[in-house]
Amino acid sequence: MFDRFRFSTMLAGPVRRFKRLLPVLFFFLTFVIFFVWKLIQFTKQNEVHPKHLFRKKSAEDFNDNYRIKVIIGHYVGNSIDKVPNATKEMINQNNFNPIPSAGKNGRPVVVDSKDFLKMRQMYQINRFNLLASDKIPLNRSLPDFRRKKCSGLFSDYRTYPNTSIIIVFHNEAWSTLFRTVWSVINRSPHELVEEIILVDDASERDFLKKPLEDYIKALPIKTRLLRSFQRIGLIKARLKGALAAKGEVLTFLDAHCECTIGWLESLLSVIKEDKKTVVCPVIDIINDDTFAYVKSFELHWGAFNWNLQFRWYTLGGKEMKLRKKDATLPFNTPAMAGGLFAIDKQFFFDIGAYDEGMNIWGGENLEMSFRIWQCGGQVQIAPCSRVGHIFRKSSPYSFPGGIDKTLYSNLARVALVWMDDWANFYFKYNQEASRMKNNQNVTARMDLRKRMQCKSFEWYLDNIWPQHFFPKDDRFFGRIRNLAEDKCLIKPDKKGLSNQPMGIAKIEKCFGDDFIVEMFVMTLEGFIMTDDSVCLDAPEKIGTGPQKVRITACSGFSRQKWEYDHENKELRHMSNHKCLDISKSKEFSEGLVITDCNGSKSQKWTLEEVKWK
Ligand SMILES: *[C@@H]1O[C@H](CO)[C@@H](O)[C@H](O)[C@H]1NC(C)=O
Ligand SMILES: *[C@@H]1O[C@H](CO)[C@@H](O)[C@H](O)[C@H]1NC(C)=O
Ligand SMILES: *[C@@H]1O[C@H](CO)[C@@H](O)[C@H](O)[C@H]1NC(C)=O
Ligand SMILES: *[C@@H]1O[C@H](CO)[C@@H](O)[C@H](O)[C@H]1NC(C)=O
Ligand SMILES: *[C@@H]1O[C@H](CO)[C@@H](O)[C@H](O)[C@H]1NC(C)=O
Ligand SMILES: [Mn+2]
Repeated sequence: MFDRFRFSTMLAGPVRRFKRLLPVLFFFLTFVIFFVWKLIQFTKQNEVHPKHLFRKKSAEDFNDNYRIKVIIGHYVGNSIDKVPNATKEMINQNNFNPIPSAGKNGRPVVVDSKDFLKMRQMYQINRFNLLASDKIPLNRSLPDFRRKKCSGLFSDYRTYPNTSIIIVFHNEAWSTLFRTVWSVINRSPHELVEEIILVDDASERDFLKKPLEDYIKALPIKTRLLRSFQRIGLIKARLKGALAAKGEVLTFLDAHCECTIGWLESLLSVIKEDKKTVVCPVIDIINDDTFAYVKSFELHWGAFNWNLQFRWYTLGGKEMKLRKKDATLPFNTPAMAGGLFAIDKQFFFDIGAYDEGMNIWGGENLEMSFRIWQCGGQVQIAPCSRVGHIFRKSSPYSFPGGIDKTLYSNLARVALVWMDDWANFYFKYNQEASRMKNNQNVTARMDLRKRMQCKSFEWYLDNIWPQHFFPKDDRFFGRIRNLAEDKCLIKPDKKGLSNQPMGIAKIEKCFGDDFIVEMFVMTLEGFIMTDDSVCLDAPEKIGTGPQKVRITACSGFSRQKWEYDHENKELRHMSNHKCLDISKSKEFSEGLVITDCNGSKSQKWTLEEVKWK
């Protein structure tokens, strides 16, 4: 009451009212000024190059040599062919020329418009914005993206095993290579680092010769250089590093990474607990155009699709539950990305190091993942360890022997040695790998598998990756045919944000058995899934009229569960008992729907088994 009275007297005289409003106005203005100032700061931080020079930013997905899928707009790499080639001088000279504040705290770097031509020329050398990288100091600061709890967890780090950090490089830029090294020096407890080992895989740049040898002598952590004068590839170069290492643990890093605070303690604590665990950091993204440090997804684990391409998928049920309890706990992953991980040195050699029949790069991460899991170890991701990595749209490396031949030979070896019946499945749908399989001598690796009494691939699928979408004897695999139209369910060719195919579910003319787009798996739980972890999905809320059916990322939720009625040949959505049907309405003319079951022929489907072994 009293307040209301005051309010009315205040309204009585305009002067008094103004006086009373003054503090409010003052606060309001201060707030506006502060806000505008913050806004200016924010836009400055996020400044990008003038739009007109580049392709419009779009959600473009691309595949790096990590086989991780990242979504970032990009604007430099696209029109490379219109730019003069980088000169010999540009390639051979170390143009590192840091500006103290550039890229501070992981912020993006802005390149002056007068340097754009040079920037695009230099981009070709390493397939990232070298000009921007060369402006950033080697010891730039980075944000701490860890959960708060992480920073208190590893105070007993002095009791952890120590490590050799192995970095393989081939024609790496000075600035990225030594930002990797300095990020290790600045953000690792020195007690835990026995040494840094740089393995040069036949680099040709002048600045990676004598100048590099001189430079590493003065580093605060003992740094050794091993050189291969012939191109041996990542796999053999890592082995070379591992054989020379003196630390108790081997920690492998790519040559264009930046480690953040706490990254190493978190990895080594896992190995202290269990020497048979191989542990990876969460891999954040260093933007290849701006060198901004960008936080990446945490609720993902590594696995692979029917083509044995490494992929990040949403974390599986049990691991997800564990994370809800404590998000700082390391979690199991079916596979590792391969570039960044730590492993006990003795265990590394005991369990078969690397397959020396593999060349250069590719598939070695799956080989190692299968081997570790099947032969009694574990592969985990430690969420308190975060390391940034530059993901590129294309590889700057030459592949002696050809990229396809190398990659598919390696993958053929993975399948032959570790995948049992699923090797046949892989070869059936992958002609390139199939052509390579007869030239492989895998005797030594098969002997290793026998000697170690490693478990089967079926065990791996059942226990380590129960959410997998591969065929198995306990589930249907084959074609799903609509009887009214005599057409088959197909996988959409459109890709979603995480590069998984997605879109409305459709039927098309049926092909032969070797057409993978019309192959589906139906599990006992009722998931109708296909390659790249995508599932037939319909809304659970029961509306009137037909509801659209989509093919989208598998979620494990009941909206993706179906049951097949063999008698009536109906595919029913489990939670609302509606039938999969083809739509006749205009609105849904393209796709499938669920609607009330009424026995019409358009609701009749056959599940036609296809042999996959
Ligand atoms: C640039 O390099 C490519 C391959 O390295 C070569 O094919 C092309 O002719 C070069 N272009 C110019 C203008 O030198
Ligand atoms: C970073 O390195 C530069 C020279 O390389 C040095 O002057 C500077 O003090 C360093 N800054 C920090 C925070 O270590
Ligand atoms: C690392 O551990 C090894 C073996 O325990 C030991 O010989 C070496 O001195 C340790 N290195 C450091 C830097 O503590
Ligand atoms: C395959 O490799 C094993 C051992 O690595 C060797 O003993 C054997 O002779 C090789 N077989 C062929 C056909 O080259
Ligand atoms: C089943 O319902 C659909 C529409 O929901 C209708 O077009 C069709 O004629 C009905 N079929 C039968 C056999 O009643
Ligand atoms: Mn890399």
